[in-house]
Amino acid sequence: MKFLHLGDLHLGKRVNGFDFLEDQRYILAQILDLCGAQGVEAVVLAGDIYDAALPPAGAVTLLDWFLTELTDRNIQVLAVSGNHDSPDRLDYASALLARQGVHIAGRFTGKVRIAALSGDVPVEFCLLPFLRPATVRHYLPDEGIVNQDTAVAAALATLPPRRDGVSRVLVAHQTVLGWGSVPQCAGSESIAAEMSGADVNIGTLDAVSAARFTENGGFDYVALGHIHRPQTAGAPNIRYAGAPLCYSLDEAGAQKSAVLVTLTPAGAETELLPLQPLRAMRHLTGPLAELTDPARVTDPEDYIWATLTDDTPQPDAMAVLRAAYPNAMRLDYAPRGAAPDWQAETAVTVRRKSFEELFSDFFEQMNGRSLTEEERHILNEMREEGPL
Ligand SMILES: [Mn+2]
Repeated sequence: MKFLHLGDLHLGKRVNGFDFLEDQRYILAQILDLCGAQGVEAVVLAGDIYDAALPPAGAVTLLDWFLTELTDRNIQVLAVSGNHDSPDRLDYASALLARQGVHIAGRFTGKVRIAALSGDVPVEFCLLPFLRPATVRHYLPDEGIVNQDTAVAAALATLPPRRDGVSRVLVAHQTVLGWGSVPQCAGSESIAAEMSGADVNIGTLDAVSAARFTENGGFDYVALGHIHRPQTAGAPNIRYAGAPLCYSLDEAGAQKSAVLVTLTPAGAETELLPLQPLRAMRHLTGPLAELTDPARVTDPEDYIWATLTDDTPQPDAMAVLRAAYPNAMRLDYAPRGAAPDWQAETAVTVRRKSFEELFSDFFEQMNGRSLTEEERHILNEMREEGPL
């Protein structure tokens, strides 16, 4: 029995002001091709299906198309909500959709939903929506729930005992710490900032211990969402699929993938299937003239982060860059030969200068001449009139 594990589609997401719907449709079409080529029976969507609780219409239309294409191919869908999804809205028509083989768990309602698939290897998919302790405590008030770890443990304890000869897969969307391993964020997660601290463990972070997935008979495979970089969480069969696209410039150049899971009576085997985006996200470093030299520009539609090594700010640099790369997203400077703490030094210099000095420096850089006495006079007048 083969299925594809995906997470964090974030349909409707905008990245640095750019609408990603076309990129998302492209990658979903590629995933449909992979499903056909690999002969998968099911697709798992491990939460953050949408980027927002109220997704734009284009995102809803895109999911509608994807689910329809999957069911047309007789592929079952197993989906849970993530922290970005509205649990109630995701549950819309879920009972009707389940009859078509699209199993969605948006809300937690006191027990874990199970979707049983029969095939060469019978399997129970246990669908755990993104859990907050208060939600679980509402249904299971006597379980001593104080954090995400105890909330997930209490929810999983509602599962019936495992049946012989039936595989079990968990689909969940949580921060999971696996026996000393801490998830490596990609930068686009809502928890990326709190995960960057040095002291990350179950006590300081509201996370779930991977040991919870071994209790009560355990699972053959745990399909996780929430962290956008593909990785395991303490064991080879507990895995984050990662987002199918780079959603942050910090991920520039990262290889994205879908997880192909093969279930046998002996357990789960995984293989990462690489995904190729419509437009890659790339970080380029060099002088502006070199980066935008027509002879050197390749794949101009890519999303570009340019770090300019020019010694001085270049006039209209973003406009020049966008003439070569229309989807350039960010531009910053790192002059060649500058001290590593160039930016810190600049900050200190800037802080020491008066307003008039700063403005005349800027004026000179933009216009190639210094302020006249009259202009200086006007500047000071304007400054006295009110806050600039
Ligand atoms: Mn996410």
